[in-house]
Amino acid sequence: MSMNKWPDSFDFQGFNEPIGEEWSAQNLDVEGSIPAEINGAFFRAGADPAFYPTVEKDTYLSGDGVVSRFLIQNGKVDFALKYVNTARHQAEVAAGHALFGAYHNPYTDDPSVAGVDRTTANTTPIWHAGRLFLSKEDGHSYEVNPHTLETIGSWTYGGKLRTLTTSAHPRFDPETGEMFIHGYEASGPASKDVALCVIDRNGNVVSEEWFEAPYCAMLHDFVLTKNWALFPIFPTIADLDRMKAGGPAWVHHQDLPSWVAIMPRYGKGSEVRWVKGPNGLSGYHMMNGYEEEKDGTTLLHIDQNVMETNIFPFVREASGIDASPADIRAALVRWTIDLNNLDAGWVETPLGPPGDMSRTALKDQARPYEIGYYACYDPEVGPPITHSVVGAGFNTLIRVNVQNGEITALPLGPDRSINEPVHIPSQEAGHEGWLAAVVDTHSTMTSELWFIEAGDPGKGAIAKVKLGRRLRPQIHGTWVEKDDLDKSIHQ
Ligand code: V55
Ligand code: FE
Repeated sequence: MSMNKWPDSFDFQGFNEPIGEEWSAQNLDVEGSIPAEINGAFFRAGADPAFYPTVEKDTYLSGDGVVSRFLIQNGKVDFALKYVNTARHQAEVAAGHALFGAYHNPYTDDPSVAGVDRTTANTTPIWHAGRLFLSKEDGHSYEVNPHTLETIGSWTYGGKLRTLTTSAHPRFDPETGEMFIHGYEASGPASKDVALCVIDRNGNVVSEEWFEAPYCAMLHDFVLTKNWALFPIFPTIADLDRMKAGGPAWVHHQDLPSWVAIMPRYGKGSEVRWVKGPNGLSGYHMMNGYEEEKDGTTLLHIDQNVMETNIFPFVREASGIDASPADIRAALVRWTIDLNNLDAGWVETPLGPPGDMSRTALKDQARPYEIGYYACYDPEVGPPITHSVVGAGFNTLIRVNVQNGEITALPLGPDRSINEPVHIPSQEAGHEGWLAAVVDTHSTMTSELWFIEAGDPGKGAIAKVKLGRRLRPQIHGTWVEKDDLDKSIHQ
């Protein structure tokens, strides 16, 4: 049975209130001017439930996938937003109400949809080999036409993948054009199997290798280096019996260790080696990874946001963990692993204040780099305001130089929250490019798209695109240059 209203939690309030409308607008108002070099599409993934949920404790993460696009051409901006027309969305539209149950738990679904693909494809727009995909870690991605935003269908590489899932966080090698994408629960709910798939620059599956994790972790992201794929594994764990009993899929275990799985990026699952770390940690998003030859050994660096417990209130509640977001210690850190001394664990070095949604320029991925960008909540900028998946909005944009520790901040004031930025490269030598991010103003309940100099975010927006209405907060986004859009498979 569906509820007759939205659940009484932050997931459905304020900026997070569901919108449920497909819409578009042409030639939006622009304050300031968008640099002539910026031509392309900013694709965004979001969650927006079309129907009241069937469970009281529904979360933001369960919302139907929506794909949106800011199309930027010669200083002019168009916007469009559509549902990802997943099998799940189609089934619920046909029924006129929700049929799928609790987050990540198929055993709570209406029997009429047993076996129906339950992914909402709400997490990341992925651009690779001329195609656009909307992804979520609990299934396969959906292909979407980048020009019309019409959903084409579930994408399984022509049935060539064994894994039942591919994540929302692929990593790209900017030199080879390859995409590395992992899948956890590769053989079904709560399974410990993890797959790493290598997709060549033309979109063909080159390999798929499996390994077994110590437990079924919510393995959201990983990093790539020149030779390695590194998977930080945190003890937020699914349990099949608990799921079958209708309980929460995910429980965070403060008393279990974290791990890093180290796999040669073109190697076999059987070659995975393990490094063990402290108990109870949590992390979702990695900024970047790279390797360094030093003093006759190889160092592996993983730069990421790490927290002392799970960041999602619904996970902490299911785990009996009592902590308010403001008290949870977290930071942007570097984990360094000595490849010739894995027993020593890793060394943690702080890089910046706590935050999330970290990005780099694509050209810097999987190699030594200097600059990263991310969103942060700074209590000095303002009290927490209801926004996005963890409940409290980010009020500051950060640029960090991970080599010299320099940090530049763009504080947005107490009335604004920022969504994940994308990096837009410049062709001009020595120019760091731009960041684009949707910035939400709470007093007016309106969203704007801001363009910011990547090299100097403290200067503020150089252009603001006015939507005149609210967007539900984004999950992840991706930038696609006009040249690449023009070469897309679908026109
Ligand atoms: C995340 C987001 C998800 C999800 C699992 O940011 C983890 C973390 C939007 O969906 O299903
Ligand atoms: Fe994510």
